[in-house]
Amino acid sequence: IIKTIILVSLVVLSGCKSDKNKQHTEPLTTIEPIKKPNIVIIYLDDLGYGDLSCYGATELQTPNIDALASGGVKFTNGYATSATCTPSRYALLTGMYPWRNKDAKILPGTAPLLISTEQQTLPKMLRREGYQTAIVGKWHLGLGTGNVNWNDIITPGPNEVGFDEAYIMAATQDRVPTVYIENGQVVNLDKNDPIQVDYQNNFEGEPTAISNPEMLTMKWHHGHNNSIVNGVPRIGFMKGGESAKWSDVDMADNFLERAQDYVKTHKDKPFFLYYAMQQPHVPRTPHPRFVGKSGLGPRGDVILEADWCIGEFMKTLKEEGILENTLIVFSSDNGPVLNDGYYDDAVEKLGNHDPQGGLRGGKYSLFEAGTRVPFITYWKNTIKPGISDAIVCHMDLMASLAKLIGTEESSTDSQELMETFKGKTNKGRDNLIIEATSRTALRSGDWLLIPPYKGKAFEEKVGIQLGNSPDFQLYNLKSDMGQKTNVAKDNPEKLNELIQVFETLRGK
Ligand code: NG6
Ligand code: CA
Repeated sequence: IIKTIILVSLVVLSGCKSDKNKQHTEPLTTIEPIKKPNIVIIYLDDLGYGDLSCYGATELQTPNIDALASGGVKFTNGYATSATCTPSRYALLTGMYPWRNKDAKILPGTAPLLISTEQQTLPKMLRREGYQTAIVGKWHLGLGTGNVNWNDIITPGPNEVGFDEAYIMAATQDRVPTVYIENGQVVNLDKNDPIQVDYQNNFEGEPTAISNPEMLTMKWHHGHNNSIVNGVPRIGFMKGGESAKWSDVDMADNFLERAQDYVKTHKDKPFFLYYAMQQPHVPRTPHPRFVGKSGLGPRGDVILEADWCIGEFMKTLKEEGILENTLIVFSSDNGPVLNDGYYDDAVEKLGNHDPQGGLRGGKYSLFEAGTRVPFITYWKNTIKPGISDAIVCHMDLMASLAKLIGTEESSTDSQELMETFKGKTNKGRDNLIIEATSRTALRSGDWLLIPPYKGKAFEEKVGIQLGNSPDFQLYNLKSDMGQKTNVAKDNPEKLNELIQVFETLRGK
């Protein structure tokens, strides 16, 4: 009898186990939310609203990101706070509007840490709740206090604002120092070949793009004519650190491997991983496996490379048995740009590809393509797949994730929208201030208000309309997604109402 009881209970138990998967095909409302899922933010650099096949691209296919979109919530009104990197990342990690911090602008590689070590941050909040936290990839939020010795421990940095572990590039792929930094130390640095970095002056005798154009394998179009690393001219001057210099074509594989290793070694307790990929920011340096694969030149190739990396990363989550206990947020820090300072065929080979996905403007712009970006939340068997037109912003992740794991985070501009991120409601923000190179505008419902700004309307170098005009601009995004018609003059009441809202929020 005892034997039978044991057998029966074994059968019941194992039945329960395998039922777990089955359960999820039943109505989603019956599933108990898992308390503290792993959280992964996959954040691309300069990926446009129209750069993915799940957001309408027809000239390239991004099956792995598409799988996230079709299995999760695809937001059609998802925003970065800003049309450039540093301020967007600042907002993502602090839950604060970047224009509250006057230094939240595109930073040189030598800039001091932009986030105060006293400040509340997303990784700090998660750590407080028992999460292990890590960043792999692009930082671009400054390091140190103003005069970094790259040969010593570099601090404060990501480790001081909430990340237990940090494997980063300091700024951007086009800025020196072109080395990886792991928990404050330059990786593979030979102490006998110290690194020096300067953004004003070159080091005597060091080749630059101007003095030694014959050394270049990639040509610069504007900016990017200082030190040469791997044949690519960069922004800023660097000397030494030969053994520590990264290999551009291996960067994607390197970050991927780091991200996978982190998952494998931290899967037993909840973790937060900020996987900050470098694609498709310049210089676009696809691994040879991806060269020519898109037909759109290196910019398209690195988007395919990024998509592949994400597929591999997802495989790892699955293989490690944690996919269903991991919330993934996918997005981009700002909108697209084709020519961002190098001759790399992005313009020439564009063909019918529309990186803006029908929106106006691009990176650096107050028009929609500057800040409206692909934005996907995915959590297998918990998030109900769908498309949401709710207005959401990266900045809202802080309060929303706090809510998800049962804590509060109220001291910021972050809005709690967890039910929206789960696809359970379509209710998003009423208002959002967007920012582009220190100028701000208001998204409010279907409307977009841009106050008058001096400065050129069109930046020829990058080929982007910036959104500047001597007049107020008002667009109805519902009827005019491409912001073709300024309806400010026809809607004086709406205009005044939104000016009030804008001034109230901006002055807060
Ligand atoms: C600009 C660079 C651009 C890019 C950008 C930062 C020049 C002429 N242009 O200043 O190439 O690096 O900064 O991009 O130097 S971001 O996505 O990190 O904000
Ligand atoms: Ca960027």
